[in-house]
Amino acid sequence: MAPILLVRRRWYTGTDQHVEAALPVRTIAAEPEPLAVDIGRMALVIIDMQRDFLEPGGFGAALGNDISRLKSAVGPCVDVLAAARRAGILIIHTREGHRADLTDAPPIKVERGDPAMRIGALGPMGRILIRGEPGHDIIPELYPAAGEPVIDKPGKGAFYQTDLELMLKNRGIETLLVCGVTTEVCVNTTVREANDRGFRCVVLSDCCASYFPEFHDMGLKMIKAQGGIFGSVSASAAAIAALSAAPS
Ligand code: TIU
Repeated sequence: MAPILLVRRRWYTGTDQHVEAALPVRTIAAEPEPLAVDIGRMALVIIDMQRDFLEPGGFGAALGNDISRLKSAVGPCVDVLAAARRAGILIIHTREGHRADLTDAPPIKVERGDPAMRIGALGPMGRILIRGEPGHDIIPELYPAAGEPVIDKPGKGAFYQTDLELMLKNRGIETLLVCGVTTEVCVNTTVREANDRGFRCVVLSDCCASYFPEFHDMGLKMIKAQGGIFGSVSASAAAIAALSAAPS
């Protein structure tokens, strides 16, 4: 078991004073450089691991994509989710989707692709990307446990028109471990939104996937370039090691 590193942390109270406290910090092997994180202020965010993106007959397939390319992320996500549950950190799941009447779906989004397979059309898993339909739900392997918040988002970014930021701030979260699909679309958009809001993101490379392997690679490179302009990138094993060493 790795030693618990105690550091002196300072934060601004808003009253011209600073408060210091000793916090447990773990180092995650990440790029562009190893990251010291306070496990107690870290949350796991799993983006859009929905049947509509990963299973036949859903939105991903309707867009003409090879859905089998997303399967590689499932096993690593299962392992990280288990480690996060053991460590007792906040776990948040997101789902992309819309109201049944599509009032929250911009026409430019709905009007893409074959009309028979657009958002709202009836597919083998119910209406495509519509809340409450079987295809909209999270895959069984990663199904949320009781008490784990699920954010229903109408956009690519998990912060857009949701209460995610409020939830994270209320829990004092500083760092997000980010998993999910697809790397260059909803994962990247969410990481960029998080970065502008002051949250540090560690994207777990093997827990993300894309229908386009080259976009997965470039999506991760864009995050960690320029000294980590949007965040850090790590393998899931490094995050699991940090979570497993967390004090219970
Ligand atoms: N099509 C695609 O790559 N992604 C999406 O439409 N949504 C998410 O990434 N979740």
